[in-house]
Amino acid sequence: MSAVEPLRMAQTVCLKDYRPPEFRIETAELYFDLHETGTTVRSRLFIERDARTPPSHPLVLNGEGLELVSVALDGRTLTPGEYRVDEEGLTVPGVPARFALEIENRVHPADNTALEGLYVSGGNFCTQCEAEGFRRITYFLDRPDVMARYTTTLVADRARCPVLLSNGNPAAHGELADGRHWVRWEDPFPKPSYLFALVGGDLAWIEDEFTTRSGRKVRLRLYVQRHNLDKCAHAMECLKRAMRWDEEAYGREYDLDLFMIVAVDDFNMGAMENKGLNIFNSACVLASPETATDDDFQAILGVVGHEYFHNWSGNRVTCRDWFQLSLKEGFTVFRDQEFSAEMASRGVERIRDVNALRNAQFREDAGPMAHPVRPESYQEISNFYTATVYLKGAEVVRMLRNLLGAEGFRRGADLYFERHDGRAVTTDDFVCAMEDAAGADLAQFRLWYSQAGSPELHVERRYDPGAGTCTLTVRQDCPPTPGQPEKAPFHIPLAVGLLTRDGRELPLCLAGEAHPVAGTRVLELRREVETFVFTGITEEPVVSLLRGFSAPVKVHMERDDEELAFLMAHDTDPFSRWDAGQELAVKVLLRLMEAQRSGADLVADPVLVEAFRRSLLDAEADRAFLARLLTLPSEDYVAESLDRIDPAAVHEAHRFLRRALAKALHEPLLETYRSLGESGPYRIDPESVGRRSLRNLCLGYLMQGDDPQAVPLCLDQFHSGTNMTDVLAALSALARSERPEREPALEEFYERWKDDPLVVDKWFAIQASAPLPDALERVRTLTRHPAFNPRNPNKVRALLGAFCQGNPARFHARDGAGYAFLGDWILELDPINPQVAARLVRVLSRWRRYEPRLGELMRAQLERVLAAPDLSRDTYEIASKSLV
Ligand code: 7ML
Ligand code: ZN
Repeated sequence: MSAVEPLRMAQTVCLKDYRPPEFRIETAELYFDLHETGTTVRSRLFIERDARTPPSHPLVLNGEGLELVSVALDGRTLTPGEYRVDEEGLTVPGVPARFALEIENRVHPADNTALEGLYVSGGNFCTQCEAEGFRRITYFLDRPDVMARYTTTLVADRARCPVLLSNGNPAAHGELADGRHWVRWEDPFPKPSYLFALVGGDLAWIEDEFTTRSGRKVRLRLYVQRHNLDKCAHAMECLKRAMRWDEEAYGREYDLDLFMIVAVDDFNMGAMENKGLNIFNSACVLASPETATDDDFQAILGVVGHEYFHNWSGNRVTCRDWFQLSLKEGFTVFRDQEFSAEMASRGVERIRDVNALRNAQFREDAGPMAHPVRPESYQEISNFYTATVYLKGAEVVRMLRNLLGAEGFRRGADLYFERHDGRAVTTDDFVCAMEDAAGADLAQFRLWYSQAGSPELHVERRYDPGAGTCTLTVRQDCPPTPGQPEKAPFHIPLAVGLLTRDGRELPLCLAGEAHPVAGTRVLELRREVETFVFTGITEEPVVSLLRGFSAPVKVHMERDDEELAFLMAHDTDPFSRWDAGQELAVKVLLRLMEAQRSGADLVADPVLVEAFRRSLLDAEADRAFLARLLTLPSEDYVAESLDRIDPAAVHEAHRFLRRALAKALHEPLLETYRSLGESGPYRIDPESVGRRSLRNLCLGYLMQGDDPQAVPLCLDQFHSGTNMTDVLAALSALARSERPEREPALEEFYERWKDDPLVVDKWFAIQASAPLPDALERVRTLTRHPAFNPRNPNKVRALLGAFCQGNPARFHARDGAGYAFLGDWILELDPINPQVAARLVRVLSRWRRYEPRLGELMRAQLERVLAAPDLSRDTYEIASKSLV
């Protein structure tokens, strides 16, 4: 046995082993007597054996960490010899074809720090069941293809838990002796156990109403801790917009009389779509102008939309098994992205989404955790709530729309919902519905679900003035990923346009076609090499590629700085315009790194500086877009184009270029900053958000140059700002500077906001991500701050996540101190909350991408983590796969 081999063999679950359930649960009557230390759960299940299951087969229910009290079959209590209990569940042999099973068990919500199953957060009871949390509440067939109708009765102390919520509609309630009371809920829609939820506590709420397109009235409630009531209005507004949008864009109406959202402070993820009772991380609901940034407001819109849209894409039509996770998640992310795009600026939203995909998913695809959108196997399903399943999954759905057109896609979605309503299905069923409705052949397209890796397109163009043609030759290849050394070519929609030298869009006519089409065209790639000949081209065009990011691929084409600067100024597609600027900046940064290495003088390329100047002075452009255009690619993104990453070198080049831009563009930056000052009351419409983002971008640059004027501006904005967006932008700029004003500002901010945990999270994150030399020491000190709490995932993300993922220069310190610090914390967090620990391990998983010296130090921490006894399955899976 080598040092890295596990003591126990982890079980692997494989897609190819899927079998339909041997038993079904038709109804589940649940009863909870809620106490923090010992909650009693009684469940009466009506179970039927599947016709294909031999009568000799025992019933096997999942259950983890439960205290079993009793089991009764058709009213007769079983003796311990008539069933078996182990760490994985409860086995009852000799059951009839149809029967009622009654189970009583106990759980301990106050001790549940993993935040899966039933737990206590901020003094309130709540649940998280996806993916396999229900088995920590009671024994059940805890798999998504077992769909039951639930009736839930909650009993609790009336003073402690005046509010008792579960899925569906309230059916009855009453009083009991000793100050206890009860409430019964009935959910008429059959659902998998992962959508079960309950909430109990002393919560306050705001209420509203929504009338569906067909005229049904739905009551909307948003439950929070009383002191947060003033931060609910935005989320409620987002909910109503989402409900209207799903009716208009997909013809989907809400289906219960009541829709509830509950905000809790301790939550592993962003939110959860439990039927009729969405539970949210409070960071994804609560917002007021004083405490939340424009980005927070925007994120809340997306998350509220996302969870609401799951009511159809996930709940009414659900997943057959967890390999199909992207069926609901990819589709729902696509839906929430389109919703957000319609509520704000489409181009800017697209840039935001592509940035997220490139930074998270492309990196995942380039490492040891790369997996297809529909994975083939897993050890711990919680580890597969990934950028690939979510973000690449959304791009796969978007490609279907790009290939089938908006109408064909809508017909496909209609057919999908109609055909599979009330069922648990597969990604293949989704593609079949698209195929059937649009009359398309998507056989090759299906490879997007089964092959991992980010395809790369190598494009060559040739202009023939004599023939008046422009020829594009596109070769695709996809790098190997774990278990997939060779890939077949993908079916790829490639949106292109041709521009004249004065920025006009050329009509496009492929050889053999009768009529040109104005503007963007979607070319379909199927073979490894494809050639497209555009005719009637009378001057050498500039090629605009992958417009709107029409497919999740990387594009390579020889282009000089001038051509990229031209596209950055003139492309009519906002994504391609932005992308040209990013490509130009990456080229310049790589050249700076080369100059650093060879000891040459560092100079900021005039082409880039002038392109930035021109954009900054573009009075017509959308300001939110300009802010994106003038933001340099992240250090991590730049690092991706290196064979072996040296984060310090990337950081130095980045810093040099930011400072050079700040100095060269000092005048227009200052002028723009001044001209965009707040006028009138704070508003969060797209226009105002854009203005703030461009103004704060200017402030950020100004603070990087050595201009003494910048500091007073920044301090003034910090002190007089009336909204968190402006205050935080100023604080962040100060925190990244080495000015004496830094410490007092941080202290003042903490004193002002120490009672608001979500704002304190921002305070942690700003300090952890500031790339100052003493960052690690500061973070270490902050882990001992009274406001830090390792049991709260938001706090861990704000401090440890921001340092390890948002501060590459300091986390990757040459002596490995950042890695050792992370190793300590992974080991500390794993017994508390495996999901949180496993997320942090991912940072180390990419060790092979770094300079050998750094990579070895990262690997050493992985080995140290793996050597720990009793490691969770979550952390074990990521750490061990990282070393293969
Ligand atoms: C995605 C979620 C989870 C995990 C939420 C948990 C969810 C599973 C849940 C987009 C927007 C907001 C949250 C999430 C997200 C990782 C990400 N079903 O609804 O997908
Ligand atoms: Zn989701």
